[in-house]
Amino acid sequence: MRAIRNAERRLVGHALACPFQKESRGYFPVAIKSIVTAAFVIACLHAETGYDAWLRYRPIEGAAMARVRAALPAAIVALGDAEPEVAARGELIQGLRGMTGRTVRAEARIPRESAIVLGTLDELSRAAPQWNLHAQISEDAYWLNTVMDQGTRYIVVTASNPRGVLYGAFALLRKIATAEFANPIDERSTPYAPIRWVNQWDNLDGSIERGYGGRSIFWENQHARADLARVADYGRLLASVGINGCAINNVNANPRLLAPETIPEIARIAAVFRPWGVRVAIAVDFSSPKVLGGLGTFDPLDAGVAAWWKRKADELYRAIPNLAGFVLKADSEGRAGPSTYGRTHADAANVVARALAPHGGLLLYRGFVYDHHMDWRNPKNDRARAAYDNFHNLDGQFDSNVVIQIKNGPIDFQVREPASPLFAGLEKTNQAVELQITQEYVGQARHTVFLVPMWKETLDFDLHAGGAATPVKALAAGKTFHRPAGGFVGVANVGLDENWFGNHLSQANLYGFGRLAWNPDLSSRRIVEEWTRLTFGDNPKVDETVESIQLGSWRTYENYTGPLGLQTLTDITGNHYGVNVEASERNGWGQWHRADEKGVGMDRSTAAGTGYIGQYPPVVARAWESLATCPDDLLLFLHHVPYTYKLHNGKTVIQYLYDSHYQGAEEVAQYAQKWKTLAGLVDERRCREVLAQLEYQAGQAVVWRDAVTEWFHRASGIADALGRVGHYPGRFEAEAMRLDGYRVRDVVPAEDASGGKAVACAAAECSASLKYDGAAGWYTVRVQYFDQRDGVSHYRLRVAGQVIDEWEAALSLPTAKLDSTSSTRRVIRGVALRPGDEIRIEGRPDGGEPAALDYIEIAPENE
Ligand code: GCV
Repeated sequence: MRAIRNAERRLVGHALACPFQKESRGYFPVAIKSIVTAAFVIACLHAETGYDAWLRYRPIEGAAMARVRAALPAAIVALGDAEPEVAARGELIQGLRGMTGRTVRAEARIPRESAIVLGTLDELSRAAPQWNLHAQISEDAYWLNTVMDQGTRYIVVTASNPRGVLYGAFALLRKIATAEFANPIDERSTPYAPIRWVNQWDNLDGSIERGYGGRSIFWENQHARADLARVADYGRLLASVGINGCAINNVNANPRLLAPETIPEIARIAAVFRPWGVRVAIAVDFSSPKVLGGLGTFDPLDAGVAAWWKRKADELYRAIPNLAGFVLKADSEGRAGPSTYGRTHADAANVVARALAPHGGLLLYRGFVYDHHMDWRNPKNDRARAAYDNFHNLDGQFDSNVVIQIKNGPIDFQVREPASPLFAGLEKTNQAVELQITQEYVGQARHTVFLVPMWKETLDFDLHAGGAATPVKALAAGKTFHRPAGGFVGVANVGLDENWFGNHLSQANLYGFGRLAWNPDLSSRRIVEEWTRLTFGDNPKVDETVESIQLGSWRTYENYTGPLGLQTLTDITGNHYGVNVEASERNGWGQWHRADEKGVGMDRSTAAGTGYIGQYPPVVARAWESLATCPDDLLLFLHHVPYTYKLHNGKTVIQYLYDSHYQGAEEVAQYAQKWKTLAGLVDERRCREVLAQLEYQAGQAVVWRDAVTEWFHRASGIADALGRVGHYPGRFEAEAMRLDGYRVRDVVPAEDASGGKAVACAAAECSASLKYDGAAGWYTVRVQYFDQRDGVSHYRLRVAGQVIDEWEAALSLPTAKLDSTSSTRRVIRGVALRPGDEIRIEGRPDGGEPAALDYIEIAPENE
């Protein structure tokens, strides 16, 4: 009920907000215009925080408006009173009002005038048997249909269940918003798979593991939030793209989640999601019978343990009858699991699944199981083998309500990985593919990386399981081996930030995940076109610019962070954000790339390597085993080669590494330039925020470029054929400047700072200065400084004594160190310089942050 009240509240807000643009055309009587105008202004500005994401329902333009208004009935009726149908009616009223400026009238039964009619097929056959609407429609599918009855036209949104009706309503609204609405209409759409879930890695204290969009919308101080309005709005976003389940807590689960006092709180969240057809799931801790239940054991084969899980499931289902099920991470990264008792994953999964089965619940058991204490000295050790080695031999031993949730690649959401071989390794077991929407290894919320093209490469990849054409999507959805369950899980991790992710453009990944889970045959272009129109409107220039940035952004990110299958060369034992080429080596985590002075890459061949390639069906294994047929994009994931090895495109590996990093950094610089041309075409706040994000990303791409290329240059001893690496025209190292109060510090790893050094202020205020001795003219000055999370330092740039710019280091980046994560760029354009001018940076430290500097760069104005 709360969710519905919330929707109503939004409806009222929207009624005020959006017709504002039309106000001068006379939607409101003159007398009330002035009263409402002030409220409108506030509402309209507020509406463009990004909170509405792709459900903005702004007025449609021109001919499309005329067409939709002509086709739009004045009435709407929801035949059933199931919550999703009521929500569907509210959404249509709200959406149509926003887009057309007209409020359709809600009727209690089918009127004798043209109307939008919402209802399940059963409800329709009772209310309007004369329409003869019969069809085989599977669960959650919808049918949009125009029916003529004695000259009266009805737009019917129907399905086999109320959730399908809701999905149909959203589809109708999407069609109207993207100018694809046709009248009459006859369209059916069936989801590709039954499981279309998101997982949230939210902790009960309100933090989110790998969340970059603020704190939890569900939890705070060990309890469900008192105000769950955000949960309702999240449910609405999820429903709009067909997502039907959400696990509301971290897979690194707190046993307290199953405590009797937490269960009513889960029930409260479930009730808020219910109108949106989103069923709650919870992540559970495998040791719960012992840790929470007080038993002496959590051995899955112990009868007392089985009884405990059963009692707990019964208790949960009494409070939450539509609970979707559990997610379980066991024997992974320190989590308790069946290995404690020498039992198998099948033993562990089945004991829990049997407790859920009588209630129709599913157990999503994670395939992300590996040893993070592996001996890196042993060349045969390989983390990539782990999922297949752990689960393949158990195929057929899992109960029918167990689903193995398999990450898209064998390691961990790297910028590029091959499809996990486990998808082809389970024929008698349900599976689901796990994709990561939150951008843990792909720039977090600070880099724009549209992941749909990456996901599609995996989903469309043909594993040739059983010798036939078997794309991952078909295996995961259970189509290939006719499994009863299967599908798609996305780790979303939205938070309390106004725009949910901390980056407006990252919203496209949640949208894209939902659309792919519904229909993985949609193209990346199609998805981004829809999203862009819904999110930014239908200005062709805006659409073209946003789409081109989004579509290229994954390859671009890969170019500057880890091409050729190197994986993201980030700080893998730390924040997974900044660059640290060696962080993956010489530790037990197994994300090794084995780069040394002679060559680079993991030898995963069957002939001489770890044998990982042999986990794939023969057609794939043959292609990847041979260097001649191994794709360049995966080369270093699968093979160890010398730096001078020639790729299929004729470049050496080392030159490709140099070139791709320079190319990637240049591409991001172009994104920022392109975005600038949208000023005035995108609402002011989002325009400004996206530009700031892209400009920051452009600076970070240079940090990555320099660190990676310098590292490989040092390791290989091979020069860049184009002479760029290690040569930076116009760059002046801070450590070589005249320093007052600043002290030189070594940066570790050395490649994280230009020249391996930075200067940190050891006084209340410090300065670094140099005499400019170049030609007179207009220049761009770039200041590379360090923005750590433990303070807000202040910087000032003076030229010949005049203050040209001042700023604060206030980004809260995830590090307290001087490193590539804190390394940040300030670009000051239009600076007049003459020979002899003093260029001086003044820094004032704050907290633990020493106003540190790396270098300045002086570039001709148009570079
Ligand atoms: C929730 C990676 C992440 C962890 C995450 C884990 C998982 O290792 O860094 O934060 O834990 O994957 O998927 O379980």
